[in-house]
Amino acid sequence: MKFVPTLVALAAAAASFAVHATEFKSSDVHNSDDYPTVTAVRFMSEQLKQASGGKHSIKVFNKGALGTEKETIDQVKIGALDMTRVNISPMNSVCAKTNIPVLPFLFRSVEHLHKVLDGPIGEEIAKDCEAQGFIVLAYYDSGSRSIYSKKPVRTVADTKGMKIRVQQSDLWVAVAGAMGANPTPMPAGEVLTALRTGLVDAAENNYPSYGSGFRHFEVAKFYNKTEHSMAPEVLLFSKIVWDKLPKADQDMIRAAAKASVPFNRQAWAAYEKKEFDMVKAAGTEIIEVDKKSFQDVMVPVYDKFANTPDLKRMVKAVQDTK
Ligand code: GTR
Repeated sequence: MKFVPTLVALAAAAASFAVHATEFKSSDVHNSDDYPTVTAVRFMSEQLKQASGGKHSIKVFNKGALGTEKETIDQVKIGALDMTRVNISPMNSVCAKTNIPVLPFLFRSVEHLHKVLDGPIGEEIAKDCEAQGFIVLAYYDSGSRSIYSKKPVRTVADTKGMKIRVQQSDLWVAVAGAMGANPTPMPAGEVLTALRTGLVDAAENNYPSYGSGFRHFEVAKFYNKTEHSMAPEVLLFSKIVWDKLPKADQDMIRAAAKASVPFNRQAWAAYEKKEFDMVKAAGTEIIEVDKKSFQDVMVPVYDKFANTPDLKRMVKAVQDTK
């Protein structure tokens, strides 16, 4: 019987380890294991594992295994899922300030986008999301989004009446509506079939999502360089789960997420180029577009979505960021 207390002690130690040692679950809709959002969160996991002496890590469930972006956002909100990496657009209905970086033709360059997200505006958006139950751990790159379709688009007149798939966000519905198109919001995983069956004639995304990500290039042969939005990706952590963690662990998670940002940016730049080459080699025709014709119709979108003094101030702050 002498070893009983030892066993009890062991069990107690194991129980406390079980409480504190965690493999956080994180979702991603991308099918490719080398997609830069997927690799960035895996990189973050390595960093976290090292910093915590093996106590914490992250398991990435990509390929939409845990649900659509909207579904995983809901799960994170109630603490049923620890983390999700989504585009910022499906957060638009959750925290109004996330509309800002989605606005059409707002950023002048990738550098401009980085400067804004790394600065006070990025902070302000994160605070807005935190109030709704989401810790913003990182913003990741997503390049610029353009329309791809089964027939070429050269000016805004060409999108009139076109059925364009958009992300599940009122702002996106308004953007496509302003182009004179028929916006059809749906989750990313349904778009290839929708293009195939003719439910939609077009969609819009960056090269990697159009390419290996969702393979839309197999159906929509024209990639029209509208470059109308640079809506970034965002990595979210459940506030319910977060609040149960010791401060030291929260700090470790934040540091690991921060380290994954330059990793992602570098991976993105290389991946975007590789995917551009891939879709071109596969027969995609890249169309130069009269961008101004698209820019000119976006005024009502700003009026509708940057519609409070606070949001107007933020738009101006972005525009003034040099
Ligand atoms: C991609 C993004 C995904 C998803 C997708 C979409 O660029 O990486 O998270 O939001 O766009 O259009 O649904």
